Amino acid sequence: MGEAETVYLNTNEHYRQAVETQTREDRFIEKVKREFPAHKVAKSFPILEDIRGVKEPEEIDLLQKACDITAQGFNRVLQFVRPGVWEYEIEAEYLHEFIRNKSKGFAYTPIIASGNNANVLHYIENNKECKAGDLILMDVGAEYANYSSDMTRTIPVSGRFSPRQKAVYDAVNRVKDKATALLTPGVLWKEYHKEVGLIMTDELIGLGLLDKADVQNQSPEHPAYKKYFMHGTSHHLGLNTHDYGVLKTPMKEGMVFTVEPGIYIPDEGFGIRLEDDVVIQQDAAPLNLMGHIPIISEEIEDLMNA
Ligand SMILES: [Mn+2]
Repeated sequence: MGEAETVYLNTNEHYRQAVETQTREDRFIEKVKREFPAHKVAKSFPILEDIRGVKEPEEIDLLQKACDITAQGFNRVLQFVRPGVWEYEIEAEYLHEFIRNKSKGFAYTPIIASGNNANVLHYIENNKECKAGDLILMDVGAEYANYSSDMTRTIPVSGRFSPRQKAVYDAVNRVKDKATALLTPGVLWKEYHKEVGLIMTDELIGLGLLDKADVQNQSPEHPAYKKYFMHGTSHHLGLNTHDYGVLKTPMKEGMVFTVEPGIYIPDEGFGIRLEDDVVIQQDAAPLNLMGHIPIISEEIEDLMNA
């Protein structure tokens, strides 16, 4: 300390942080300030956030492995689901497949939401029976080597989508593909979300959920599409499922984001979200770490009926 001018202190500035108690780190900060009152202090956070938001190739490999394990869980579940299974039984199938592939388990509390449960955004009870004709929204991801994967798939309990379910499903998938293509170096987070909002608005009009008047009368703060798609499209992914990473400066090569649009229709008894994890690349389309996980509606049906 005798040779140092400035002490960089770790403060928890994660945009989702919700720690209410004094942490060990907080006590350390107080101790440093008390014992070295003449030193300059600075925040380590902006430096760490910047470094952590951009993944090294070794980190991408570990994220890919986590996604591969999640894929294995999903393939298992496609064979398992049928009318009469319970949501927690599906959860158990994932966990079995994760652990036998050297994951420590779920990267975050899984959501297995059948029918209208999908319209409860953070439904984690996972305690209902899956009924014929319903959809099941599954937001699950395996951890691997402390890295998170974060996947959402929505599948029909009976193995076939109804025409209406399929129309909404395909619309969500198109929004996901178009949103993914926008993730390139130089893009601003806020502009990206605005653009995805426009894409979603078009799809909602196509589905008859919004009409032109809804869109003409919308306020910029509360666009009409938010009635059916009320959460963000993407977040950083890494050591945390909602990882640290800058959101206000242009996107950079090596950043890893989820892409997770959804359409939630309580009146029709279902909600659909689809989510993949992608890496921003220089001079190339984003790399989808979940590109090998089935997502096309017909493919899902074929696999469930194989
Ligand atoms: Mn996510």
